[in-house]
Amino acid sequence: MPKARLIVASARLPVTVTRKADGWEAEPSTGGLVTALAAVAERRDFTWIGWPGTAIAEAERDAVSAELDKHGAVPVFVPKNDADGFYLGFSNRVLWPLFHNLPDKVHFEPAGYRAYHRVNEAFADAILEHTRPGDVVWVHDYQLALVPELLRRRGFQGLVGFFLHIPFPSDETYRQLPPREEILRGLLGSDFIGFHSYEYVSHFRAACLRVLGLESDVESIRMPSRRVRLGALPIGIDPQEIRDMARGEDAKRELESLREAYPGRKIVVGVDRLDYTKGIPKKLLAFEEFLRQHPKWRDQVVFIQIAAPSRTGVDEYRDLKRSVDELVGRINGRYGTSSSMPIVYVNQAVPRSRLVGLFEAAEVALVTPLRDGMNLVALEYVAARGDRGGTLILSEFAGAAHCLPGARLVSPHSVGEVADALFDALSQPPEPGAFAHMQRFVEENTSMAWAQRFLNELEGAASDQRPSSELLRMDAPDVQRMVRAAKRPLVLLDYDGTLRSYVVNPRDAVPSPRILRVLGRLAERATVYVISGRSQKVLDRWLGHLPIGLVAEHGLSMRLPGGDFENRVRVSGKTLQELVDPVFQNFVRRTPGSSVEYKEAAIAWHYRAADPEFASFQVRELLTVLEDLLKRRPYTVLNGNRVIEVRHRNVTKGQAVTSLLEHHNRADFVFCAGDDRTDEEMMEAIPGRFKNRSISCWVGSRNIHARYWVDSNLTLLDALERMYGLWDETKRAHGRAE
Ligand code: ADQ
Repeated sequence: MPKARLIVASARLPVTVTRKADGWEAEPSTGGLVTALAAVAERRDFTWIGWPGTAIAEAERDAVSAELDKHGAVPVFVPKNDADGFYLGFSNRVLWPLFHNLPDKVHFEPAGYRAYHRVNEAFADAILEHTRPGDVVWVHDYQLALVPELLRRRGFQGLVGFFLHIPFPSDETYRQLPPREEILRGLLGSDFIGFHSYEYVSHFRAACLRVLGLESDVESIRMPSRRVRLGALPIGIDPQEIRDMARGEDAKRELESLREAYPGRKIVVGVDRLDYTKGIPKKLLAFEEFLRQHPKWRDQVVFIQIAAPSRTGVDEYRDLKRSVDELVGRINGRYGTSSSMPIVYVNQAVPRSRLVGLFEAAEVALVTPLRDGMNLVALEYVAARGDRGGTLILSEFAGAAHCLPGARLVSPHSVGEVADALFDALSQPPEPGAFAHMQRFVEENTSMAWAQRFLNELEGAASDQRPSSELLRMDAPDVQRMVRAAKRPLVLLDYDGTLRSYVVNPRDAVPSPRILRVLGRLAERATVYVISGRSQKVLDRWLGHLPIGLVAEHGLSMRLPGGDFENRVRVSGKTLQELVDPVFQNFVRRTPGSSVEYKEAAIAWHYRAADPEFASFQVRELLTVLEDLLKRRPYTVLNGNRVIEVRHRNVTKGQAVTSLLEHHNRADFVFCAGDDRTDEEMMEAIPGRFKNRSISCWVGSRNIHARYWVDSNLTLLDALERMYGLWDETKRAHGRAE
């Protein structure tokens, strides 16, 4: 079987286009990701989708697309107005600083986020246009965080992977993001999400728990109906490419000229993009401190800092450039002499081949970002030094610190600590074992191996886990056909989380006027039931005045439309409560914010208002206690949406639906919507004869038991309104025909 095609999406295409006198010319650029994927592209059909980086006029787009097509690249054209908001705005002035734990540098503007949303939508459209069934999509980085979910909403069924190249911040920082829910939901459209380190994986899990209430395991997030796999996959480089460059003319010339320029002096190197996350000012201060403390080194060492200009259109970057210029001037002014300066500062992008020569010349590399997803310079230094060895002084806040145990780890915030590390590195011979350790990592964890590992993880994310339900569209022909054909429809609806969104205190979930209106209007054309875990009393108070049927406590009692409540099953809640209440009370005392609800034949422990992390520990313990306590007794434990409920095992929504269908045996169409584990039982109970005459709809995501899904209770209400609209139309048409 041929391998599935791979569609890669990244904000920028690895090809630059320039306007020439006789048309457009595309020039492929190099970079870590290009190298990593080149090896994959040799083995499978491969398309790269991205923004060409500049605004292209409408009339030129066909020519640009044709030129890019020669390089296997597909452009997403971003209008000038959106480009600023998307790229310089929300991506680089909100997500970039916040994810690097620098909230003071965040400038959020709603218009920028709207542009980001539109551009992510344009990416999802372009991806969809170029995929065939079975293709695998790999989305890269924070600029495209909404794309996975947007693909799902457009009905994409294939595998979607996402790799985050920057850190994922702690949940305390993450929660400061205004669209925090949307960004998480966007990412969770993926089957597999890769990060550089386990630290970021655990931050992501904490954010999912605290922002969305989603529980997780070490390597997956539990969604209501599926799992999203997570993994720590630190990116690598291509060490062979570095070795080849070292043998080339450029590197040799660079090495020679450095030896000539600084005879007898030790070289310390720093290579970064000029970005405030890279900690360049602090690094310069540390070097100054080192010179202050150790006068004898002042004419025996030179620090060469290369800083490639970056994002020059953003204010913070212009300010950074100014402060680095000033610092270099001040330190050189203080410690330089007429014949030599301690700092050589190059504010340019230097060709990589020359950087290799520079790394070869440097006994010490100073890589001290304040925060960095991984940091490839650290790996490049190790590869370039090869068997010469050397000392890598590395920030503990770089992802690379998790993989390079042979580095001298420092806090970039502590000028004294970095100065001390520098002194040790220059005055003591490097420890050969430590360097060899790092070499092994760089040699084994190549960028090609990384890409392959990512794809293995993604393709191993069992696709059968992913339910094939489709987004419910009331205008889809088969949906319209089923709805219009229904003469005696039966509508079965769960309440909490389905008709009404969840609230912290269950008592506050009173129905909105819209819910009441929708139920009332539906009841004019269909037999409607609300089937809930709520008590008879609550349902009666909230919905009792409507001409609909009610099922309370998962089927314990039931009211036909226009009738009175009757108990379906004879069970005593008293015995159950006597047994379980002491345990629940104990957990209420131990878990602030949790509470117990007593129902006629069930007892429930609610923990929606409790600290989610603490509560999830408590849940695990409570489940073990209950398992022991309820052994060989006729009760079941339901682990619901932030509630643990114990009830009699003969009382289920599934059994309630079965008896409703027996009662309404002339029903010719069933619409059933839910969002919780108990609702799966309800959907499973719909018999096969309704296969082409029923709509089961999950609220919030896909579910294996439902044929359709909608994203929220509001969208469900829209669909229900449309449904009675269709019945009204059909009725009017019949009226006319008669
Ligand atoms: P970057 O922030 O760009 O990448 P980094 O990982 O250091 O950071 O990669 C920079 C690349 O640019 C390296 O290959 C380096 O050699 C090159 N470079 C840096 N300065 C240069 C200069 N002055 N001249 C020429 N080349 C220069 C993001 C994340 C990182 C993550 C990578 C890959 O921020 O944390 O490691 O993606 O996932």
